[in-house]
Formats: sequence, C-alpha cells, structure tokens
Amino acid sequence: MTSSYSADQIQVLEGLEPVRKRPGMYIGTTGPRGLHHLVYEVVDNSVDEALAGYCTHVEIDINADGSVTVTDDGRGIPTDTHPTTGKSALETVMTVLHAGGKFGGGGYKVSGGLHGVGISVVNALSAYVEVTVWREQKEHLQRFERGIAIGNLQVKPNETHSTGTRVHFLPDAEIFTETTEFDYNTISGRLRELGYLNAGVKITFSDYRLAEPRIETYCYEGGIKEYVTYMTREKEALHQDIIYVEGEKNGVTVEVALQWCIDAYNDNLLGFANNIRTIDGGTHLEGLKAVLTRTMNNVARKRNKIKENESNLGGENVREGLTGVISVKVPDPEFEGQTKTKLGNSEVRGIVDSLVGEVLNDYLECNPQVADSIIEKAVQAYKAAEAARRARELVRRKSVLESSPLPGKLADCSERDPSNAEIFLVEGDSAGGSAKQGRDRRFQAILPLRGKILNIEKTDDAKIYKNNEVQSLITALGLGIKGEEFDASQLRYHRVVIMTDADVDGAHIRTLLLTFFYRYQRELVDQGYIYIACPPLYKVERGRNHYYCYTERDLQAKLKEFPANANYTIQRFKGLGEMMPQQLWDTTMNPETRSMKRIEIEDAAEADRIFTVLMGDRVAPRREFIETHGPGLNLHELDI
Ligand code: 0RA
Repeated sequence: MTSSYSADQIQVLEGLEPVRKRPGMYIGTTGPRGLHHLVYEVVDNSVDEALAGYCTHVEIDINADGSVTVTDDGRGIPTDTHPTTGKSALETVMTVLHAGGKFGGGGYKVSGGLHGVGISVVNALSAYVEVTVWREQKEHLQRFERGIAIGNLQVKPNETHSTGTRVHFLPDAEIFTETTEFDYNTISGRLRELGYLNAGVKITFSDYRLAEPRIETYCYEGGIKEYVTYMTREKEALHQDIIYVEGEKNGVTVEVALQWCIDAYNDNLLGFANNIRTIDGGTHLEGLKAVLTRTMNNVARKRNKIKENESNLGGENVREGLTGVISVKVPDPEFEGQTKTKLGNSEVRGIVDSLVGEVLNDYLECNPQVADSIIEKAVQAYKAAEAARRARELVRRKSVLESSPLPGKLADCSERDPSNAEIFLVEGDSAGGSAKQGRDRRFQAILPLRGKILNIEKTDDAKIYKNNEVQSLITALGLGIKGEEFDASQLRYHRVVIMTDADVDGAHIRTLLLTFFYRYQRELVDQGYIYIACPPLYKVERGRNHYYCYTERDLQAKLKEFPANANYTIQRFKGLGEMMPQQLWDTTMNPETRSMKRIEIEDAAEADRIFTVLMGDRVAPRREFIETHGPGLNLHELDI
C-alpha cells in the first residue's frame, strides 16, 4: 500500500518527469556543455566499476548517426528483481531518479559534482536508450524512449562467460534544442583526463561520423605522473623525476604529482576530486599549497638559503614554475559554489597536508641539489615580486588613488550596472572609430588598443605594469592586481568582448589579449566574462537584397541558393575599419542579431601548453599554429 511508504522510499521512487521538465537542474544547461554531460555520466559509471576493480576496458563510440555507445567489461548492471519497485534492478536504475548510487554491490561510488546525477537522467533526456547487460551467461536487453521502458527486459542465453554493460543512446533533440552534435575535442579531452586520473584503465574512443573513423586509446600506467609529464613536455624541467605522493587516510585517497620547470613563471596546479576537475579549488588544493609553502620554507632555512632575519617565501614564490596534479577520492564529497566545482570537505585539507609533507620532506632531503634549485627559483621569484610590487604601486598611485581612473581613449557607456554593461576591445583607431559610432552607447563601451599589447608570456610583471595599453586595460576593466583575490564586484563590464580583424594580425592580437587575461587574472576566463566577437567576412549583394557571411562555408552555402545565372557581388571585409558603423552594429554588435563566442577553457592542461607554445620563445610552431587555427582551437569556444 502506497500510504505506508516512508518519505525516504517516496523520494527513491521519484520518476523522471522532473528531469524532462527542468533539465537544467540536473545537467546545468541544455547547451553543448549539458549535452556532453550525458556522455560523461555514462562513462563515469563504467569508470567507477573499473575503480572498484571489476573492469579493465571502457569503449566510447560516437556512431555514424550521432548516437553514442559506451561499453565496459565490468560485472554488468544487476538484472534481478528489485525489492522496492518489483522491477528488474536494471529498469529501476534507468527509470527511477536517484536510484543509481543506492544499489548495494559494494562498488565504491566516487562520482560527484556535476556528474553522478545518475544514469536515469541520461535516460530521461535521450530520444532512446538501449541497455545491454552480459551477466550469468545471459544477454539482457531493454529499450527506453524518453525515459520510458518499451517492453520488458529481453533475456537470451550467452555462451561466453564474459560480463559487461553497453549503453547506447541518442540525445533528445526536443531537449537539446541548440545542438545534439558531439564535439570530438571536448570528449577526447575529458576521456584523456579520465585516463590519466585512473591509472591502468584502458579507454578507447572512436568517432565513426567521418568516412575515415578516428580511433584513440588512452591508457596510462603512470597515471597522474604521466599527466604531469604530458603537461610539461614543452618546458624545461628543473628536476628529472616527478615528485609523486600516494596515500590514504580515513577513506580519503590522495595522489599528487609535481614538477618544477625552469622557463615557466606561472603555476599550473590542477585539482580533481572524485575525477571531477575542481575549477574553483577547495580544501585539497588549500592543503597542498599550505604544505608546499611550509615545507619549502623549512628546508630553505635548514639549508641556510633564508637567513634568520629574512622573511619567509610566499606561496606564490614557491609555486612559480610548478606544474602539478592533485587527485583525491572522497567517499562523501561536498561540492560547493555556484558551479559545484569547489571541494568543501574540511577533513581533506589536513589529510593532504600530512601525507604530502612527509614525502616531500624526505624527497628534498635525499635530493639536496633539487631542493637548492627549487629554492633558488623561489628566491628569485620573491625578488621579482618585490620589484613588481613597487612598479604596481606606481600604477595604483597614478590611476586608482589619484582618481583619474579611466583611460582617455575609453568611450564609456552610460550603464552603471556591470551585469548589463559590455566593453569591446578593438584594434587600432580606425576600427575604434567605426565601433564608437556604431555602438549603443547606453550599455556598450569601446576601448581602442594601439598596436600589439605586450606578450605577457615573455615579460616580467614589472614591465607589464609599465605598459600603456596594459594600464588602460586594467583601469578600464576595473581589474585588481595579479595574484590577489579576484573581486568580480570590481569588474566594470560583465562582457569583455575582443573584437579584432578576421586576419592573421587580428588573430595574433586576440591571442595576446587572451594570454593576458589567462595569465593575469584567470578567473576572468574561468568565470566566463571573456567573449570573442564574430564579424562577417563577406557581404553578398544580389538585386535589392544583401547577406552577410561569417565563414567561407556560409558564403558557399549562400551562393548555392542562387540560381545559376544570378548576378551578384561579393565584398570581402579586410578589416573592421572598412565597415560602416551601421554595418558593424548590424552584424557584430547588436545583441539581437550578432553571433559571439564565449571563451571556456575545458581542458586546462591543454590550454596551459597551448599558451606556452603560442607565446613562448619558439616562433615557428606559433606562427604555424595561428595561421592554421587561430588561437581558439583548444579553448572550446561556445557559440552563444
Ligand atoms: C550496481 C551494482 C553492481 C554493478 C553495477 C551497479 C554496475 C553499473 C554500471 C553502469 C555501467 N557499467 C556498470 N557496471 C556495473 C554490482 C553487481 C554485482 O554484485 O555483480
């Protein structure tokens, strides 16, 4: 009798209607990011099975028709009858919200954060799902459409003793109205990451949408140690072997891999909790940073590299040139913050601190020459930071404190609420002129930048702050000081739009600006404030009609629509300055009609490497990269 159900059971028995009604609540968005979460959710289940020690191989196929199949060789989803629902466990897992993690089976469920919503959510948001389970020498198959079982579990004998699960699904175009097309790079980036995070698990990714299928395997016996090697492969290491820590305490497992490099001036520490990238940090990273600073200062004093009367090295100094990965697995993860990408469990801080402290100390004692070179680099960083601080004070005194804050060439908007205000960064005065005349001055500001701004990747902080273009940028945007806590409330515009010409020079300037934002205040990028404007490349006129085309493909498509004998003209825009102000408004700036890309860094390891290649000392690979792709390739630009 239903009236005797406890509140608990009613919750467990919740159906899938709420998921279809409010998909955003379960997968964040129904845009490309949410779409890709479907794949991650299914894969996470198989990876969990691998972590529990029952599965060695996970295969992900994007099929020719755009559907996805995930196959593993684990124990198979249980198929016996579930006591509460009276249906098979498989059907229950697929059709009941929150049921996934509640199954006994001894599996150590580590998924969390944005994932871990349960495979039933994938089912609810798919046009169809077909699940095949091989268990107990039988093959079990069941089909679902939009979350509803179509017929019962089909069972037939299976001669082999092999076991496993296959989930084949097609995202529902009624839900994912923007797109149902999976992006190869987005998925491969995540799968490679999963490969590194779960040493020894073999992940095979195949894309059958092209005539020539693309197949890659990610399997790393060295786990996150190999991940760090991959991330530093363009850099020169300060010490050959990667410092590696692995340990467990109170059910929390911790893995850390670290390597300092000579020619790097930023730290690049990636944090993961239960295989989820913790973009906003959390207690695991806090613990790691604290123990790094304390240990390096202790060792430095012991080795007499810091004198008694001198002050300690700062955390930033110690981390300069450091590349590292920390991956923790927490039984009951708490994810905080708006995007649920900050680990909250306070016990993790101390666990990381004590596990890493011991190993790091031993390592540095056994390798005094490595200790000395890391300390030397940190001391240099400390001195450089002091010099930069003095230079910054200059900027501050000149701009912020002396209340002449806004640069003269900024054409500001009248809107004072940053969340409604946008600023266009344009190259040169002529484009600046068109933009100023074309804009809606109520909420759009224009900042023309002259020539190329400094290459941040190759300059030290002191020089950066003295650069005029950089000073205008900082003051116009209301940015704080590098390294200090990012304060979004100071940001004067919540859309910072890079608007450069669609040529190689424009791409270069765009890269310089992106590098600046990425290195100077990465939160601007991480929190989604940076956009790229998409001006048209061509204007086609035919009779009294005209059309703007944004890509070569757009143009070809448009021309194909015309009858064979049509008369038309094509104008190619060589730069924004060539456009009439009204044209620039219509095509690129008007929120009603424009197309803009928001920069989202999906794969931080790759982004760091790309910026190193793009902006480092080696000219040839950079030139080739920019000319073929522009800088956006690995930055996962989302159309909005
Ligand atoms: C619950 C219990 C058991 C296995 C699984 C779930 C399982 C789920 C998925 C989803 C994709 N692949 C999977 N593989 C396994 C263990 C059942 C037992 O004791 O045999």
